[in-house]
Amino acid sequence: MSNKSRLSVSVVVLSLVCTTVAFAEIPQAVGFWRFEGNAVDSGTGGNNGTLVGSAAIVSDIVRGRCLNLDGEGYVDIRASVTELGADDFTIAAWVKTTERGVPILSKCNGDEEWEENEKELYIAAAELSEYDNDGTVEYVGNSCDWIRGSARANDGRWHHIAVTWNADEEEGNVYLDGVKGTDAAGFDGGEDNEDDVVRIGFSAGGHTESSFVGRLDDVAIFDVALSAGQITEQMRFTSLVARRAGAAPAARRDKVVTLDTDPALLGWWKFDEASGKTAAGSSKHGRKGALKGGLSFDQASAPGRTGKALKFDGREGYVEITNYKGVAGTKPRTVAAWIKTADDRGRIISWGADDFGQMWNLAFIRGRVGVSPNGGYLYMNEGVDDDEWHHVAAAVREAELPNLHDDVILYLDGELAEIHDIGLLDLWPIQTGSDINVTVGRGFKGLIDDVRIYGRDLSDDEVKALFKLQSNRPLPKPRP
Ligand SMILES: [Ca+2]
Ligand SMILES: [Ca+2]
Ligand SMILES: [Ca+2]
Repeated sequence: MSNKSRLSVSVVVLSLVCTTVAFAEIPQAVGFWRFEGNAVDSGTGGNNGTLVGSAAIVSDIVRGRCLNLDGEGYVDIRASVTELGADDFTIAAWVKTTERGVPILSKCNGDEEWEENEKELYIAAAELSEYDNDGTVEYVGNSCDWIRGSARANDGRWHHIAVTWNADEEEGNVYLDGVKGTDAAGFDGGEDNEDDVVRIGFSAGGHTESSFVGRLDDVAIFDVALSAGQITEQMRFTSLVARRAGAAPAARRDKVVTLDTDPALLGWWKFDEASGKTAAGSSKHGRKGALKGGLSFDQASAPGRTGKALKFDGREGYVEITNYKGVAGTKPRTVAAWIKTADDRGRIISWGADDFGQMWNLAFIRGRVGVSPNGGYLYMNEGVDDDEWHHVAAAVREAELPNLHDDVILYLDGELAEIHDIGLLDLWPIQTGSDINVTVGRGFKGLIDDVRIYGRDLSDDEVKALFKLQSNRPLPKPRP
């Protein structure tokens, strides 16, 4: 018996040592709502949420897009997601509020009555609690007792909050901005009621008085109790710099060396050839381009931004990528190219199907560079027809049904492009078809170089690295 307990103690000690020494890899969230234009679940559960009442996705100067709640709305997840009492779990979120007695997340049957084993994660108000804690983060289940944090989180600034529960060890913790600050944990792990569902910002009627008032972002649920190191990593990856890095930044950071070797680089054409009518594909997929309409490198090769470039005539000449239909449907993507032109018309990169919403064009629209799904458009303010090299890029973020207004970003010379004051007409969602091969330079007069298609939305820093010709360098790690 004493041998056995010694053994288990040493296992615990060993695992603690490993956690501290090894890189704190974050397990995948079972629910992960990033609020990038909608309430899609980027976790493994696929439980997309619904905005209810006055709940809205808004732009926030610190967080980008996030959830805004005014006490009369919430996000309905309509699913159990995972056990939030009898088994291990972690709930993490970015929270901004000046309120007290407001819920961050609840699991209940949806009425206002606070029933046995219903759960609430919330900002405490002393008069609604059995303790004097105020403005702190607490997790409670009816008849299950508390896990209570020690530091105030309602100062009107963004904070990363997390609550963890390890059922076997009966250990619960609250973290604020990655720092463990658990005031008390008497939580006893009462099992969730069978039909109870998760809602974000919804009051289960326990220790809160209304729906949440303030902003929430990157709400994540894990079916494990994250370690302190993992909480710090999770905070890092969901902080501003990592915000747009996609759904699995941890995995990506480990594997991807540079933007040139990124597995999401689906097509890359350098146009460095000096002769012939074939443009080599430099991504791992190959994907050669065929020069059409009388175009050949023999006449049209020119000094480029990197190596050589291809000179398009603005008439018949273009490049068609053989048997490659580009990124289809609603999938995220980034297209990028260097261009040099004294003209202000033509297409830079296109593919899709000849129907509304089903083309994907990076092109001149009313004399400015922008994107159009065929029906609607988004174009930048600044003209680029000054016969100088400019780097242009457009990204579509992950979204259930991406639209130009919420989910598309334009870049000019490595910076977010200012959008023309009449440059947005949002008629059709982006649902790119797969009929037409990718083409480059149709109707474009001037030089095009280093055309890239990524199957993900690059971060601002990554687009900047393309502009700075640093695509062969390791990416800077996101800072907390
Ligand atoms: Ca967000
Ligand atoms: Ca209830
Ligand atoms: Ca080149």
